[in-house]
Amino acid sequence: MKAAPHRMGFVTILGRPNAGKSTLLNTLLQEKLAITSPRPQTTRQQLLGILTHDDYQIVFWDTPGYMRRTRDALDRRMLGHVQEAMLAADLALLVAEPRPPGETEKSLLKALAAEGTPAVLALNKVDRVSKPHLLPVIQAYHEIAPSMEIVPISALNADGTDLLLKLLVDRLPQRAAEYDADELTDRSERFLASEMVREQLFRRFGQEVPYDTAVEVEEFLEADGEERTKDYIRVVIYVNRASQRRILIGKGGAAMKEVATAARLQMEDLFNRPIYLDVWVQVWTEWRDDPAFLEEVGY
Ligand SMILES: Nc1nc2c(ncn2[C@@H]2O[C@H](COP(=O)(O)OP(=O)(O)OP(=O)(O)O)[C@@H](O)[C@H]2O)c(=O)[nH]1
Ligand SMILES: [Mg+2]
Repeated sequence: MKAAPHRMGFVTILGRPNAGKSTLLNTLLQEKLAITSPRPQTTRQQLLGILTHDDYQIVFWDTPGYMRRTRDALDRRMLGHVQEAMLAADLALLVAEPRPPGETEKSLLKALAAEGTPAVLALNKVDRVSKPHLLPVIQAYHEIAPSMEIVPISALNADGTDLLLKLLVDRLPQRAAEYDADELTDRSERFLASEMVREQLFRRFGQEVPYDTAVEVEEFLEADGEERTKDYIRVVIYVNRASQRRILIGKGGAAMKEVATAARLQMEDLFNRPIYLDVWVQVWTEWRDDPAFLEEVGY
């Protein structure tokens, strides 16, 4: 029997904020690579996640939630990341909540059609709705994009995701692998470390606090087997106001200690070695509007 041809391609994961794009990326990769949280606009940049199998290699781009309006330099850059990833893709994986298409989904589908980029729709979070509820949703999408494949999934429970993966592979071009089999992402450990701290901020703090924070790795020193028995990572969290700094640090530093411990455990898990994590909090009001800084932290 002749072996199936090797397929390889770039798949952009698109959708409104909070649809479950990053959760889906992690489920497809079977690796906790992207940060996720119950709050919208957790992801601020493109993140590449590479899935390699004997018969295929898929390079996924996780993207920030699609915004139709932007307020500041950070928003504009986030939207730019979505547009770039859209242009680079062989295929788009649109992730949506199990609701009829809204303006966001409609404008994404329109933009994809204009580019001639084929799309597959993952209707996510179906663990939250009953089957009869799904039918009119599928019907509504079918009306605006008749040839688009629609797969109900739960990214959280890895339900329907094998079928989704198969569908994606079938739609990729016949092409050789471009990345080594052991490559997981294009991002540095430095960047991933800063993201793990940011994830804790999004998960633990309310109101505008997570949105007003940026995280930068100031120093990343590898263990030297002598004095430094663990990697040393020093991280600075920037916040807009002094009151937010107090909230982040907490009584006697308790809140920050919890953030640092949780982030460190994630780093040790992904990097597979012990880490010493040192976290500082500084007030800087204008970081959201400083393009040079945004470039530096990778948003
Ligand atoms: N019930 C349920 N919740 C889900 C599912 N997938 C994701 N979520 C939750 O939805 C929330 C948002 O998930 P993310 O993966 O961060 O969403 P995102 O689309 O990457 O969000 P942004 O990066 O902000 O655009 C998190 O609380 C997830 O746990 C699912 O299949 N079922
Ligand atoms: Mg995300």
